[in-house]
Amino acid sequence: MNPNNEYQTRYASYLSLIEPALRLAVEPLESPLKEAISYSLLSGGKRLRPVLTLACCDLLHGCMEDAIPFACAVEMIHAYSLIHDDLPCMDDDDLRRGQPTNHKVFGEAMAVLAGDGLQSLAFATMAHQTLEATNVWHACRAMAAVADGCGVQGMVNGQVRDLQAEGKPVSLSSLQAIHAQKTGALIEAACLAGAACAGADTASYQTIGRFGQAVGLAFQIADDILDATSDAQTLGKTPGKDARDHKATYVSLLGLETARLRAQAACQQAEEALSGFGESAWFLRMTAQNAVKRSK
Ligand code: GRG
Repeated sequence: MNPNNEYQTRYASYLSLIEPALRLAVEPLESPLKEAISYSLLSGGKRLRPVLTLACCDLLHGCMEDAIPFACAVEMIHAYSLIHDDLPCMDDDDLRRGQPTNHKVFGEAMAVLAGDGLQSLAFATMAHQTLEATNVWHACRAMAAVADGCGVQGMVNGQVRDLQAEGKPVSLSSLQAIHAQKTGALIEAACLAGAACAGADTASYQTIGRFGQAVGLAFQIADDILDATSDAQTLGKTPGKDARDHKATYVSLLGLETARLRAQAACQQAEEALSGFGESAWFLRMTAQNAVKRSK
């Protein structure tokens, strides 16, 4: 099979575990919020983060069943972050995944609550899995990784620093630190959760963490490039917003060509982190490459 087809087949096999599990998690909700939650959680998206969770667990010979709830939790947190990020008080966007943003359809109050609900649903999903886990320590370690990644020392802080930096001069090292928290921390956590579920030893756990950080950076630089170069139809969201909001990005600080080189360098770093795993890490290596090559 050609490597691209093999990649697509493996990606689809992970999606076939994630999509039904997400639907099942939302199905029993008895709340007027169910529609707003479903709208953002079940509306497509690449599912990069949960795929990383399953693929990292797979690489370390873990059991997929153990990792699925954590993969779902990471995607729930991602969905909540997008809903909140799109609000008028944050990034103020009308378009996400080619559809009106959550607050445009359900109103701002419901969008805030849908995000809140998704975050608590993520932690409930992980906690219930932990109660039933064959290895409770592995599950707690996965939950801790996700909590650290999405919280006040991770994604939320990245968002705070990103908002505070708007319109101000930002150095490249500050920008990298903001990116590492805002986007990188949840991507890293997705990888670590998969490794934790597989019972990774300390060395493998740290290796997977380094891989996740580098993929997160590559992914965010690619996002900066797409924002500057793509169109709304391809992206499914409004392009050109970074310039509109006077936000420092890799493109505004370094120019397009250097930003592309930096994205490739981060991708290479991600691939090198996995060198000890040899051929068995091919899927994760290609995922790092695709984080840079993507068109949306
Ligand atoms: C509101 C607490 C809070 C955090 C928001 C994630 C985030 C922090 C903001 C999103 C802003 C943004 C567009 C960041 C760029 C990277 C990113 C997260 C892009 C969207 O992720 P994809 O491309 O989306 O994986 P899909 O639609 O594929 O799920």
